[in-house]
Amino acid sequence: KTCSLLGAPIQTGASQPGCVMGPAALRTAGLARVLAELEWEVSDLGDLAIGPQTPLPHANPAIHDLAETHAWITILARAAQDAARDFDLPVFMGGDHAMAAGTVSGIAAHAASLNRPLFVLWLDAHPDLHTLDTTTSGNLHGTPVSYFTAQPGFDAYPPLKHAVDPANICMMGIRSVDPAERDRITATGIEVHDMRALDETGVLAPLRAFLKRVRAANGLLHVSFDVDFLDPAIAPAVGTTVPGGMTFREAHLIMEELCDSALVTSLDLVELNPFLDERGRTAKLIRDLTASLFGRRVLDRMTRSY
Ligand code: DIR
Ligand code: MN
Ligand code: MN
Ligand code: MN
Repeated sequence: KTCSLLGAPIQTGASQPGCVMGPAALRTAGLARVLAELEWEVSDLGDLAIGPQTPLPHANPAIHDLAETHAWITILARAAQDAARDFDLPVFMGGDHAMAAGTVSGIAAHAASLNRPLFVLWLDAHPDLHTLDTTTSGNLHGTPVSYFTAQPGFDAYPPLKHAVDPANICMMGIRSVDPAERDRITATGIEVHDMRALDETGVLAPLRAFLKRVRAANGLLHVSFDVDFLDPAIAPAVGTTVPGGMTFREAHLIMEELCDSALVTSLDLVELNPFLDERGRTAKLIRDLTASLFGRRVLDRMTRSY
């Protein structure tokens, strides 16, 4: 099986700098080596880059770095579509979550070319359901889900050719939602398993129900993993920590179950801010969670020291 690693050092969608170092930290943690040890054929495609941008103004004065986000979406959509065509499981290393506006729209184009529906598992403390008109922080990492589901209010982003059906999205770990985002969850009917719900059901039942739907539809499955999905106690290296997140075992269990399903066809690893890390512990945790998705078992983990 083949996988690719593609770095997207975008940080202009976040509130503070540091995500630019995310791809480098994941490489330093040995992500490629770990996946190769799991018998994947790994191709590191390097990092994408954008040139200097002319500022793009917007009616919403809170918005910053719109031109940079626009440029990243354009190159990421193309690169993600190509990677999805060329590899069994492309991995996109962020970079902040604005990246997903590009990766998911590119993967959606690939899915359309195969005539298969795209499903998205959104693992995040936040639903990232702002539009350019509703964001009050102006941090565009809060907008990708509204963009790739073709909500109105994105005239300033690249035109979206292939939208994701909100009915094909499942969110888990949600625990920080702005009022406009709450209204959009209601309007779109996106399946949201917030932390209260997961406290009651555990992670496995809703995940299995979603995977069953993906399988029945012969869908592609994109997983978008925001570091703040995890509890800050185990994953401090993210600019928007929210208490009450996923534990170490809950997160690994999700990745192990995704591996067993064999349904995952692309992955985002986003919002890692190595500037906020403690001796690389968050980067290493993201590496190990990715390893679980790629086939590492608990008993394998005990035999080696990583
Ligand atoms: C908040 C935070 N909803 C905003 N969003 C984050 O700025 O729009 N998403 N941190 O990951
Ligand atoms: Mn996010
Ligand atoms: Mn988040
Ligand atoms: Mn597109």
